[in-house]
Amino acid sequence: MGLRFQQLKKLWLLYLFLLFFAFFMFAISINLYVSSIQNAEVEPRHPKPPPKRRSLWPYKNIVAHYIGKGDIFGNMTADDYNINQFEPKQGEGADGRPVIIPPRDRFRMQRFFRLNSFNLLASDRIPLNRTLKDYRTPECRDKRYASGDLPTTSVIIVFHNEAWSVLLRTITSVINRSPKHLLKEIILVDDASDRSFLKRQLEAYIDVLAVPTRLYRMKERSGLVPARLMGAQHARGEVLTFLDAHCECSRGWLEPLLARIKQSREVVICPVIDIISDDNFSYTKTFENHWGAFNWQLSFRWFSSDRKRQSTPKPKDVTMPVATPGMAGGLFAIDRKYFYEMGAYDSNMRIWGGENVEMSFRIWQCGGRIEISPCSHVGHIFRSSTPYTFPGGMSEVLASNLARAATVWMDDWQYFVMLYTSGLSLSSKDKVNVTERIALREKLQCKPFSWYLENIWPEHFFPAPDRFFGKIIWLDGETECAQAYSQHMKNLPGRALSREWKRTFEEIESKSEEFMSLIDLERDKCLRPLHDDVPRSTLQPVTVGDCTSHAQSMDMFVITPKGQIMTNDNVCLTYRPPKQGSIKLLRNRNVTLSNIMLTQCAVDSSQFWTYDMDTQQISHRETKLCLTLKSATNAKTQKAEKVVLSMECNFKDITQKWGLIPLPWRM
Ligand SMILES: *[C@@H]1O[C@H](CO)[C@@H](O)[C@H](O)[C@H]1NC(C)=O
Ligand SMILES: *[C@@H]1O[C@H](CO)[C@@H](O)[C@H](O)[C@H]1NC(C)=O
Ligand SMILES: *[C@@H]1O[C@H](CO)[C@@H](O)[C@H](O)[C@H]1NC(C)=O
Ligand SMILES: *[C@@H]1O[C@H](CO)[C@@H](O)[C@H](O)[C@H]1NC(C)=O
Ligand SMILES: *[C@@H]1O[C@H](CO)[C@@H](O)[C@H](O)[C@H]1NC(C)=O
Ligand SMILES: [Mn+2]
Repeated sequence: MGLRFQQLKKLWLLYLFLLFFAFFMFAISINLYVSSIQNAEVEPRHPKPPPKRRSLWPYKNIVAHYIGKGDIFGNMTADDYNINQFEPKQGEGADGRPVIIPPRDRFRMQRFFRLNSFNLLASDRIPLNRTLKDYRTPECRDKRYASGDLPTTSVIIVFHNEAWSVLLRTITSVINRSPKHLLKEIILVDDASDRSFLKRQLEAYIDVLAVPTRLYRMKERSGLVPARLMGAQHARGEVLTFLDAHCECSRGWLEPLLARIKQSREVVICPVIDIISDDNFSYTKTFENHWGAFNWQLSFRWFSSDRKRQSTPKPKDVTMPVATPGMAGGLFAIDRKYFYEMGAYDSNMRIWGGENVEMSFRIWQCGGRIEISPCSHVGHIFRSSTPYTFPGGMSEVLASNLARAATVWMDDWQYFVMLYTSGLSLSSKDKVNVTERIALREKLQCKPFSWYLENIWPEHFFPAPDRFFGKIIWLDGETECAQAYSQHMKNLPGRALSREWKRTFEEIESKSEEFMSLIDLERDKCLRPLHDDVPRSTLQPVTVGDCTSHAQSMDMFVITPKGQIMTNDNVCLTYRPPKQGSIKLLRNRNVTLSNIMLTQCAVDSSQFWTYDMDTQQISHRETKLCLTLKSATNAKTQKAEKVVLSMECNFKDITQKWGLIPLPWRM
């Protein structure tokens, strides 16, 4: 008996020890896992706030409530991918409100965030028929459409491993918020998903929907373009309406789109894209007057400056669509026959990306229009990173798609894009076969890219034959390039003309190769933003730094004949005396208060500059103040920092001398 007790005691100790050890390992693994999500790669242009670490501690809590199925390292297992945890709670997310996840589920929430790059747990709590507010303006609400007269539409939704609740909420919102007689059918195209709930379970679900819904499946992962083409091929509605699989249509979204196409079948019409938070699924209305275009690397960008509305008897009619040079690509409606007349999509574009660029240029250049209807609101989940696999590599696929678009549609500007986009080079052109698309461009007798820039996107910030493109270097009088540059400028005859940009461009152009060969990347200093990686929408102080390429190409400038100094992403050199608010902001960062900033371009006297070839000064046209380089101390780093500001001009002042070094942009 005693012996058995001894053995039991040993076993008990061993058991306790093992329990403790397991617990210890588990805590470590959680810690590892948490740091791994925090390091997860996130696309830079839309940084997501890091997960709140504090809510995970103390880890006792996690252990008590850990019910995920992942392995000990917190990795996703096959079960995690295939389980459907949709469990709607009455009223959750109603009227577009955010979902708050109870603290005990926070860990599971973070684990499952990775699956789709959005908060799956939040989505799984929201009913498929969640209510939304009416996001339309009173003018739009009052607008009456001759609903009996509108064309019918097929809504085409392509998905790849979309979450159940998100996909079905998209479909439900289409069904519940579209007039039944206008919605001919819903066409789903599965781009080779492998989640098990998207197989039989989905088929069974759509079988009984109130609107005919058909599902087609790609045999292998092909991407957005081939899948949408397959959907379009089976569509029978007069209009094709393409939606992403993670949207929610709000009240009255469809009629304005169809009405515009009824009015003119050559219009490709997009809704206003509202924001569904990837974090808590709140629905946020965006501004109606946004429009879109592309940056130097052909990434889609939103802009908000005023644009003329569709011509109308009432010029200020705020229900009228706004023309947009570019489309985001996910959500739009187009006349079905017109879609094919215009060459549908470039079917050689793979997986994702670039197809919206190609379509934007093609529609405009070949005689169509792209517009955004302020009366149609559709919510879209914006994610900061892509959860999808990219067979062939994300950057390679994107680069190849962009090379196709640029080669076919951009004429001289294709070289610019290839020279200054990472992943592309001049040889990218040889790697694509665009014979068919060039033939299409000829068949449709499309206009040149220069016409597009001048007429459709006059605000553009790309180089052009009458613009300067290159770097702005600080002429410290010492480097070879600086000396050659000042020498050349000083010896020019005709001082009276020395302040005309056109004349400056010509003079610089004549010596461009020499300047470029003399530029010393180590020693010369070029104008650039003071901080890397600040959001482009904020005010950025300006400095000089080495002349090698800046991360966002923001050390290269385009100067217009009117004197605007622009850089990538529609950012312009701006004279801006600090206001009370911004003084505070700058003091916190302890940067010398500067009255020179890089900020969004606007046709405004604060952004017009003059260059004097005689003195090599750049002056603000209105105030006659000169760009000057000054030193300041950064409190944080205690390092001397050079900041550009504008001061009284003094032609002897070496800190006010600037040179323009052109860079090649076309062949
Ligand atoms: C699980 O995660 C750990 C740590 O993040 C990693 O080292 C391991 O390779 C992963 N295992 C699998 C099967 O993915
Ligand atoms: C949503 O659907 C549920 C049944 O699935 C129903 O009880 C509820 O009333 C519906 N809500 C709305 C706002 O239509
Ligand atoms: C929900 O997310 C949005 C956007 O990400 C954010 O602005 C909002 O504050 C969040 N709401 C809550 C309650 O966390
Ligand atoms: C390019 O594609 C066309 C057909 O689309 C084909 O006829 C042609 O031979 C191809 N060219 C090259 C160089 O592969
Ligand atoms: C900023 O730096 C200056 C030194 O250049 C220092 O005197 C000042 O106290 C700093 N201000 C703040 C707010 O840190
Ligand atoms: Mn999308």
